[in-house]
Amino acid sequence: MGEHIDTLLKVSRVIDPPADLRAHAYIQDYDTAYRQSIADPEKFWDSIARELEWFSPWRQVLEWNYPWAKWFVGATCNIAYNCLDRHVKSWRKNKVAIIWVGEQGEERFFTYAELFRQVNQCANALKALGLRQGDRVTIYLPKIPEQIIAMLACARLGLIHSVVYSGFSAPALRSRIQDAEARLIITADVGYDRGKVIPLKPVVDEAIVQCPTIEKTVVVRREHPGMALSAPNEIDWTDWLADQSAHCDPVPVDAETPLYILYTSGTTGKPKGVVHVHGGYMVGTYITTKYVFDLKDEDVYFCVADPGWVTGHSYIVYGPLLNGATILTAEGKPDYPNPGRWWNLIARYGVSIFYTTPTAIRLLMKYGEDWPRRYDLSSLRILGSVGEPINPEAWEWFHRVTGGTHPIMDTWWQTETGMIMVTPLPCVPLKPGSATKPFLGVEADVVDREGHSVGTGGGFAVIKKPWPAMMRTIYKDPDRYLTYWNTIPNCYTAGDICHKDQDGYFWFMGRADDVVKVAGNRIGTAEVESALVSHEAVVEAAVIGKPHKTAGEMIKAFVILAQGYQESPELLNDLKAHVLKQLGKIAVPQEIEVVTALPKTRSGKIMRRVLKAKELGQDPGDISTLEE
Ligand code: 6R9
Repeated sequence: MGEHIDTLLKVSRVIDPPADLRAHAYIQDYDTAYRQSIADPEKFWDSIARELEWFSPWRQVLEWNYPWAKWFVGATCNIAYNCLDRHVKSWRKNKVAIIWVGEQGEERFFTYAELFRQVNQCANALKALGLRQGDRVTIYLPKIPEQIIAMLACARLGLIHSVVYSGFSAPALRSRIQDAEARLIITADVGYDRGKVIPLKPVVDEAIVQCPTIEKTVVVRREHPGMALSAPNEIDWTDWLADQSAHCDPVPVDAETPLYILYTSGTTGKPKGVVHVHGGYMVGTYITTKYVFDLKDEDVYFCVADPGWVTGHSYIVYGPLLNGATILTAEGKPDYPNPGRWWNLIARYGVSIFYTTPTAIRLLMKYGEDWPRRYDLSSLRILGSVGEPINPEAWEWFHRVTGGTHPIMDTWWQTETGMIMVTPLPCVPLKPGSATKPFLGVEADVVDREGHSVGTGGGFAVIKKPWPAMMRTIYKDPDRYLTYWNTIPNCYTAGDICHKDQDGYFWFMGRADDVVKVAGNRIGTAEVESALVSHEAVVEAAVIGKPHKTAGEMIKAFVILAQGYQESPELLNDLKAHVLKQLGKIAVPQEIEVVTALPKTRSGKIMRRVLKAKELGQDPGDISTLEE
C-alpha cells in the first residue's frame, strides 16, 4: 500500500521494574496474565465485573453487533453506589476519600461517609427540582469538591452529567448545553487561577441566554460577601442542599444506561459528545486504576487532571473511588505560587501515586531540578503520565527528580476509550518514551490502512475487539460514531500513528492528521519534537508539514528556548545538526522558528493544526478548546 509510517528512532534503554514493587504487585507476570485475558476476553471481563456490586446479574457479558456493543446485558447497577455505598458499608466508612487543596491554600477533607452524605443531599436536591432519569445536567465548576459531588449525585439518580471545563468561554459552553439540552446548570461565582479571580457566573449568564432548556442555575458561592442571586431561577448551592436528607436510595439502572456526555474536540467542526454508560465504564475504570497504579488501601493517589477532562472523570473520580482510594486533588497550576507547588503537596500529604502530564513535566523542567530536590518525595512509589507522547528527555527528568527508581506508567488512551488501553503495569520493563503494551483484555495493534498488522514498524493504532469502557455513541450523532469503526476494516481507529518495536512495545507518534510527508516518508510529529527537546537549548517544540515543490512537504519546527539561550543562526544550525544526528536527514526541519508560546488545548496538548493554519494563512476551524 506504500503508505507506511517511517520510524527513525531505534534505540532505548530498558529499565526493569523494582523487585520489591513487583513482588507485591497485583499482576506480577504480564505476559501470562495478558495471554490468558486475551484467550477469552469475555471470561476475563466477567471475572473483573464480579469484584463490584450489581443489583441484578447479566445474562450475557457482551452483545456485539459491529460496531455497536452492549456489555453486561440485562444487569442493573449504579456506578455511584459502587463508589460510595460499597465503602460506607465497610471499614472504609471513615477513611479519607478526598483531600482537596484550594489555590488560596484552603484544605478540605471528606471521609467516604461525609462524601456519601453530601452526594445524597445533592441527589435529593436534584430530585426536588423534578429531574428524572435520563435528564442532562451541565456542570461548569472549577476544580472544587462540589464538582465531584454533583457528578456522583447525578449518577446516583441516573441523570446524565455533562462536565464542561471551567476555562471554556460562553459560546463554547453554550454549544455544549444546547447539544445536550440540559435542564440544569451547576456553576460557581468564581474560580481562581494563579492568584487571579476568574468570574464564572457571568459566563453562564451569557451562555444560557440562548439555552431555553435550562430551568435553573445552581451557584456555589466562594467569595465573601456572596454575589446576589435572582430567585427563583438562581439557587445558592448551600441553601439547595441545606434541608435535604442525607439518605437517597440509588437508582438501579440498566448497565447500558448513559452515565455522562463529555465533549471532545474534533479536528474540525463542532465538538463531539462522547457517551459513556454505567456498567462497562465502571468495570474498565475500576480495574485499570487498580492494576496500572497497583492501587492499595494505604496509597495516597494524586492525579493532577481536572474533572473537566476525561482523565479527571476516569482517574480522579470514578476509577479511584471505585477502588476506595484516598485521593488528593488540588486547584491551580503547577507553578503557582511557585514551581514547588506539586512537590510540596506530595511531601505534605505523603502522596504515593502521582499521575501527571508531559506538558506539566516540561513546564517544571524549565524551572530546574532544585525545586523537586527541596522536598521529601520519599512517599512516592508509582508515577504516571497521560495526554501526549512523553519524550524520553522529560521521562528521564521526571524519573530522576522523583528518586530515580519509581516506574512511570505512560498511559495511552482517549476520551472515547474511557479507560487506559496501552500502558505498562508495575511488573513490565520500561523503555522511556514507550507506552509499552496493551492492558489486559485489550487487543490493541498497529496496522496498515487495510487493517493488516504491521508486525513491527509504523502504522495506525487500532483496537480489534470491543472493551467494556468504550464509548457507546456520539450523542445525537451515531454516524460520527461509525467513522471510528469504518475507517480501517474490523478495527476501532484511534487516529494516532504508532510504531511497534521488535519487543512488541508501542511508541505513539502523534495524531495521524498531523503526520508530515517528506519525499514519500510519513513522519510522526512526536519523533522530531522529541529529538528537538533532547537538545539542551529547547524546552518545547511543535512540528508541522508545509507544502514543498519537490518533497511534497517539508518540516517546519516551532521551538521554545530554555532560559539563558538566545536565538542565533548558529543555534538554529546546531538544532538541525542535532536532529540529523538523532533521526537522520529526512527528519531535519528546513525551517525553525523560535517562539515564546505554543497553541495548546486547555488540557495541555499542542494544537499543531492551529500552527499550520496560521502558517498557511488558512482558517483554523473549531478553536473553542484553544487555551489562549
Ligand atoms: C486521555 C486523553 C486522546 C489523545 C490520543 C493521543 C494522545 C493520550 C497518550 C497520548 C501518546 C500517551 N495521548 N495519552 N499520546 N502517549 N500516553 O488524553 O484523552 O483528551 O481524548 O486525548 O491524546 O493522541 O489519541 P483525550
